[in-house]
Amino acid sequence: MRTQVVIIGSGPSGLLLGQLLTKAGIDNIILDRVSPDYILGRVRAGVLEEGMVSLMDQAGASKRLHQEGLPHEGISLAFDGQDHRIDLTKLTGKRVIVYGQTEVTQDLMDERTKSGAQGFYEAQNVTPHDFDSDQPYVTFEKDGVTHRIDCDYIAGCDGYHGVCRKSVPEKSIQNFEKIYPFGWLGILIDQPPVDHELIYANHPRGFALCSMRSETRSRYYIQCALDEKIEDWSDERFFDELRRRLPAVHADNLTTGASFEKSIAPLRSFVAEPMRFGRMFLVGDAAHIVPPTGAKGLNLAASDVHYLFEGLREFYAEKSKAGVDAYSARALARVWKAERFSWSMTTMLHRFPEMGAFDQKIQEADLEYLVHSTAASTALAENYVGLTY
Ligand code: RFL
Ligand code: PHB
Repeated sequence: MRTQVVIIGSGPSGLLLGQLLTKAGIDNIILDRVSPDYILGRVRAGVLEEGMVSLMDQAGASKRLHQEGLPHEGISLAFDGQDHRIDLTKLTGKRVIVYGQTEVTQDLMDERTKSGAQGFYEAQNVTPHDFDSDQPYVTFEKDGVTHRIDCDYIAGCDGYHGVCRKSVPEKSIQNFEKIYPFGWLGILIDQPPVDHELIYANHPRGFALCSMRSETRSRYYIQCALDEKIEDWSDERFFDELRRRLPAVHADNLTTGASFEKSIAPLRSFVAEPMRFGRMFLVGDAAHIVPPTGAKGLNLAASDVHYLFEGLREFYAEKSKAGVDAYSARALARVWKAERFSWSMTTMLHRFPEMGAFDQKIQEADLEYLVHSTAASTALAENYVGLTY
């Protein structure tokens, strides 16, 4: 087989890139090691920046997002028993859209099916080859048959555990990593959210987040130790703990219900540099991970896709390699700012096991300053709604 771009990974990065390329008349094939149902079963992000929404428009996959997505003009920071609203729209003129990653992925998959573009799911041993030459290719196995796809470029959209980053010789890549000493225990319930906006709560017992997927579906998280076991967390225990960490006004309003998803996610910051190796690019979680506190992971994958798509479009339309050559530097400049923001939100809102009385006082001062200074609130809001591409 031959195509112009092989995309490894059918998560939001791979599907979005595939859709933009197809719309621009650039031939591409997507490979994923799991099935579409498995991908759609992963409950992840929920907050989209305007930049991501524009890319979904460009990909022709935003109809349902505009119908069902919930525009949010503010978030709440809760601490010391009080709610402090950050008015995102007043401070920045922008808003975010609450719309689940599952829905984004479904919409992109539907558009891809309609477009007739090629893809292989449950592909085993997907391997990128010769990306440091002008004739890269990818091999994979499907139903016991080995296939080879020759191409111009390989897009590594295969997430943190993918094969692309691991195929790069160690001497050519530098990894930066920070592991946090806690995780998030998250649940989904079919009950209305406790508030119409997201609540990020700092509490002596640990962080809590009240989010949502729709007006009838709520997503709640609490900070937990890394060695916690899901089996030890009944819904009742989860809600008791969540209530304790929220200001009374919300705790009293919380509608509980049977959870249909419950999982623990560890928190990490990670960046691999550079994001281009000859004719292979790393995109999204394959190149970087942020802790979810800033709601940036999916949005950062989207800005990578934007820079890469522009580079590839320029290459095919104008025979210029300038955009492709600039991809890594452009993407990383935005990645590091989102890494900084996600780290700072995580540091400001969580209890760290090693925190002493001094650190705690600094955290309180940080929060007090943030909510009472327009300059500081604006800086948070500007990052939360997403820095311009
Ligand atoms: P994905 O979604 O991991 O998709 C990668 C795909 O590659 C496939 N793959 C392979 N295919 C072939 N061969 C191999 N060897 C392969 N290895 C892997 C996988 O099967 C998969 O289908 O990466 P992508 O597309 O870069 O997307 C990144 C986002 O998924 C991620 O950044 C976000 O979910 C992060 N995130 C959030 N981001 C936001 O912008 N806003 C949020 O509110 C937000 N909340 C979250 C989050 C992530 C969370 N978890 C669980 C990590 C909340 C949570 C709890
Ligand atoms: C979510 O709804 O899953 C969510 C929202 C905001 C975050 C992280 C996760 O910061």
